[in-house]
Amino acid sequence: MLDAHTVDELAGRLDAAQTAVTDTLSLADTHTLTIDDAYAVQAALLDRRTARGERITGVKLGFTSKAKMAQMGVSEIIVGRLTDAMRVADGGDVELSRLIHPKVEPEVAFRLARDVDPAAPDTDITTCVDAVAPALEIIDSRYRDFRFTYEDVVADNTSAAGYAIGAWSPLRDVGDLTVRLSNAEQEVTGSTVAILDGPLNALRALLDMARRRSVPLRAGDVVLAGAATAAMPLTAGVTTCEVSGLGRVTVRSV
Ligand code: 0L1
Ligand code: MG
Repeated sequence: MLDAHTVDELAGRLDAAQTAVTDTLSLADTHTLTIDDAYAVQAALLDRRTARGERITGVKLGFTSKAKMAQMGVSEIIVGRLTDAMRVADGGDVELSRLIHPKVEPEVAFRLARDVDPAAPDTDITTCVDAVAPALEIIDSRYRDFRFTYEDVVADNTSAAGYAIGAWSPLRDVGDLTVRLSNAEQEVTGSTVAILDGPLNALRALLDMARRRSVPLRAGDVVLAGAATAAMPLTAGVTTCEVSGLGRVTVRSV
């Protein structure tokens, strides 16, 4: 287990990488981190951001597709935190100069209508959700050449860098909807079923993570359920995520 000083030092390294837009080496090159250490570094990183005035706006799940789990050699999802500084309006601009090597993922977002009590044994998290929307997540690993371990990516707040949410609709089954992620040069398609066999399962998995990792889930929080396709590089111009029957959301990278 890392001591508190080392946890803070590693959080400072990741924070500096993000704010200076400069990559950093894998923490595993110099330190042996357990998964508990990694979440402690993530918490210290978020403490730095909130101390600067950022507000937590929700949570994001990562590694929710079997393909990505297999790629990373893991069987557990990861959870990171979203802040208001990461939010991009639908159709809004993203400044590429503020990011290291960004990628974008097509996702589904949920909105919590009330606080969730993860400790209550009979909590049904789906009853705490009032709305669903198409979403784009911008990920920007702070690690050089994307060389990171599972613990590294958790410490790095799961590569979270930005998100945009389309129009909210009342919650409904979004278990197998076609998803299209496109920009001027390329297009990838997938299905929401890739998100843990349906994004509602991602919510249930989040509840379990919230129990084990003491993640608060509050009314108004956004939950990004995970990617429906592989990530695409975020390049200049318009990027769109369209989820059939749910709508679309765009960002413009400048
Ligand atoms: O959102 C996610 O699925 C987490 C991505 C973390 C790994 C990466 O940066 O590719
Ligand atoms: Mg994601």
